[in-house]
Amino acid sequence: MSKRYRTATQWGVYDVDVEDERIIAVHGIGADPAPSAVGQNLKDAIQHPLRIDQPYIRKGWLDERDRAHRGDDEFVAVSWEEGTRIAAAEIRRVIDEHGNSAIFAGSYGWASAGRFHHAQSQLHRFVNLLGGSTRSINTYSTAAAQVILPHVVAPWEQMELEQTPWQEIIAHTELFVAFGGVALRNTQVAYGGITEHQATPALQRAVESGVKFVNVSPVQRDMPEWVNAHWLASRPGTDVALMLGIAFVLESEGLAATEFLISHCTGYDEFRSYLVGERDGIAKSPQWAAAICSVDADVIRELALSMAKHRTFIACAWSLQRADHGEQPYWMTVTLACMLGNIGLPGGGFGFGYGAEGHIGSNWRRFHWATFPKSYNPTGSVIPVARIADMLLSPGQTIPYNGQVVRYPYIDLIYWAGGNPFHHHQDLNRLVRAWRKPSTVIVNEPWWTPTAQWADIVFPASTALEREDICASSHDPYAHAMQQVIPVQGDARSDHEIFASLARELGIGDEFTEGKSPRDWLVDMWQRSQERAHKEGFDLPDFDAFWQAGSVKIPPRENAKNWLHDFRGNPASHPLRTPSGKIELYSETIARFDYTDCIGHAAWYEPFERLGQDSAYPLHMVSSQPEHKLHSQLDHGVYSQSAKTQGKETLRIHPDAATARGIENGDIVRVYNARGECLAGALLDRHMNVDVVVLPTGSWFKQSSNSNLEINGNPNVLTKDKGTSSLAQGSSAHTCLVEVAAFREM
Ligand SMILES: Nc1nc2c(c(=O)[nH]1)N[C@H]1C(S)=C(S)[C@@H](COP(=O)(O)OP(=O)(O)OC[C@H]3O[C@@H](n4cnc5c(=O)[nH]c(N)nc54)[C@H](O)[C@@H]3O)O[C@H]1N2
Ligand SMILES: Nc1nc2c(c(=O)[nH]1)N[C@H]1C(S)=C(S)[C@@H](COP(=O)(O)OP(=O)(O)OC[C@H]3O[C@@H](n4cnc5c(=O)[nH]c(N)nc54)[C@H](O)[C@@H]3O)O[C@H]1N2
Ligand SMILES: [Mo]
Repeated sequence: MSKRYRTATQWGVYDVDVEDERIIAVHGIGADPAPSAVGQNLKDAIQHPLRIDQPYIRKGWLDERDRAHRGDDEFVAVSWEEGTRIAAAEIRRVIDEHGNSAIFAGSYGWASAGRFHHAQSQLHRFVNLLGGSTRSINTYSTAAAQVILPHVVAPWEQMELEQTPWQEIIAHTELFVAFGGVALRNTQVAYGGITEHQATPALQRAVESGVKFVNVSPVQRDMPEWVNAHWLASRPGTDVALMLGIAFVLESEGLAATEFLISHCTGYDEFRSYLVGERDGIAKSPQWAAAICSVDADVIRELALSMAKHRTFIACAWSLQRADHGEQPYWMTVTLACMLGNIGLPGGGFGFGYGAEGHIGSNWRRFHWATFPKSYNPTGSVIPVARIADMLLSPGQTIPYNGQVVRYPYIDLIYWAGGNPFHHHQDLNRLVRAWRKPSTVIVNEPWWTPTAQWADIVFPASTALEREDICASSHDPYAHAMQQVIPVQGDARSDHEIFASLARELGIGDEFTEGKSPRDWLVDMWQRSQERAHKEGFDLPDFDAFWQAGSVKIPPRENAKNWLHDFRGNPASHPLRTPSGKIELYSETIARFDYTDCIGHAAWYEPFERLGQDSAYPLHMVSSQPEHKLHSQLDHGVYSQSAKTQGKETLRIHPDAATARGIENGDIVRVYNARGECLAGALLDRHMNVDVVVLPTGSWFKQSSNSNLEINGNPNVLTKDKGTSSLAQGSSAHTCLVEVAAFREM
């Protein structure tokens, strides 16, 4: 007889059938109109031989504190008592010898859904109570956006949660111009969880109601076929040039919304003078743009005229800012929308990430559920998240960041819980060198991921299905009781228990737990959410009633309206949170930073590499998010593996590019550049640019035994580890040229 339990993940809520303590089936819940198939990975990947069964310590580290063989060594099984004692002593040693900032506990990553057992929160509370650590700011997802947008228009959180909902686009937009498309596969996911997957039906309704779509992307399938979008097969990394070409037409043909630019914006004149080439002698005309982005000048002009004529919404994917000078496509999107002048009108304006995460474009009520208290980090030591390898390699060095100077601290110990840097970071061969610098690396992980294999002390973490938690995030109108679905596997412990034991060993046990059990914490968090709800004018049931019911839904959003509607109506009485209160097409603040790679207005900068320039690597690699999983998570699951080619990540390549290289469908290929090389399995796909290949992220980094050749197909051995610019220092993962060859020997 099977029993059914409810769980929640970053890609949806599921009912899980269990028989004899094993997961046998996974079902989407009734409230979800389109449950994600990614959940099928839970069936076989949770209870799997790749689980870490007990604590381990790397042999070379244990014997002689070796660092050089980190990632390439044996592990010795130890008891929890011994592992905890050794780890605690090492943490104490580092703090005593080097101070708290020598611990890096940034620990970026998505981990699992659940408010209490959130791995980073648990780690951060633990180290904060010990005196703190070096941490990271911003995300790999949207670092450039998070830093540029507050200068220009609004804080990122506000953009993400309050921007124009699909309903309004469906009702009022005539033309939807999507840079980077609307990649529905990505909307399966939302950070912290998602209950109702509504992006696909919303896009369908928009098509039915007659909205016309333009897909500006190297990949035609970034917009589903049924949208019948007009596809502009632009070169990756050149969207700003294309947008400038459009802006030039608006300006030179008298179509720019002059009144709006004066009443609601600052600095159009500065931008305009750049646009028409008053200072550099280069008019950013459609002809100029065409030479860079490879979209015909006529097509650019027609698009500009059409955008001026129709109620147009400009959407930009997050991927565009995860690239060299990634701040610029976002500033330029806002600039272009201002020139069209329909910001704040129904269905007009701009937005970001409609194909990024499932909650974007929803008009659900935003409610800030109570979280696990993390205390604060007394060191104040922080780095931009994607600068980790720089920091490890160059302690003491300084870098510019958003008008400040960041000095890299010396790091002697890394503690990671809930992320996979050997998945997410760029130029992994460089990370390998950097990662071997500190004395010690401690990792909590459920599986033997690359990051676990690259640790010295490994603590086996339980998964979300092995503990109780609450799933509730600020973008979702539901809270779910996450039940314990299966017994804890092997000798694993929850991150909370791991840190509680370390805290006891280090003499801060009571501060860490406050004498509460995990269940007590859930009740405490729930009660704090109840208080917040009450203040907002609605009631949540008591904890017991909630737990009994399994899920609760909060009341809908009140008087939802276009998020810049009031600002449009009266900018003086509804100013933005920018220095001038207006949209800053020219930012005095940024101009004063005096950066050559991010001046005072949106501009085109040559990226460090791109198509159309002379290069030994004639193909651009798009490393998009994987359809069959979340990042590297559960990659060993049958559903994720079903998308592989001969067990390797599948590389999409245009048939003409394949033929020119003697590559056939299903072949193993070598993808390479000066930074690294990996294997992948070729899938011929006509619906993309001939000089672009797509290799999704998420394969587990694995070097062949005698060389740097990565054998599972991890694109991050090829990407460059460079900040977007002095402003945001975000990841430049999407700027990457490669060559592909048939691979015949093994
Ligand atoms: N080339 C390229 N690289 C990219 C990107 C790209 O577009 N191109 N995208 C970037 C982006 S946007 C992101 S967000 C990052 C994502 O990078 P990450 O967030 O680091 O990737 P995940 O695979 O989600 O890593 C989460 C880890 O947490 C572990 N885990 C799950 N549950 C628990 C738990 O309860 N406790 C503990 N201790 N661990 C747990 C999982 O097994 C997994 O190893 O990648 C970035 N990297
Ligand atoms: N299934 C699934 N969904 C996910 C995730 C996952 O791992 N799996 N990860 C989640 C996370 S953490 C994030 S941050 C979001 C990321 O959301 P995004 O950053 O939007 O996702 P990507 O897949 O990197 O890119 C979207 C599309 O942009 C196009 N593109 C790439 N470069 C360019 C360019 O220079 N110009 C133009 N015009 N187009 C370009 C690519 O063809 C790609 O398909 O996705 C989330 N959703
Ligand atoms: Mo992300």
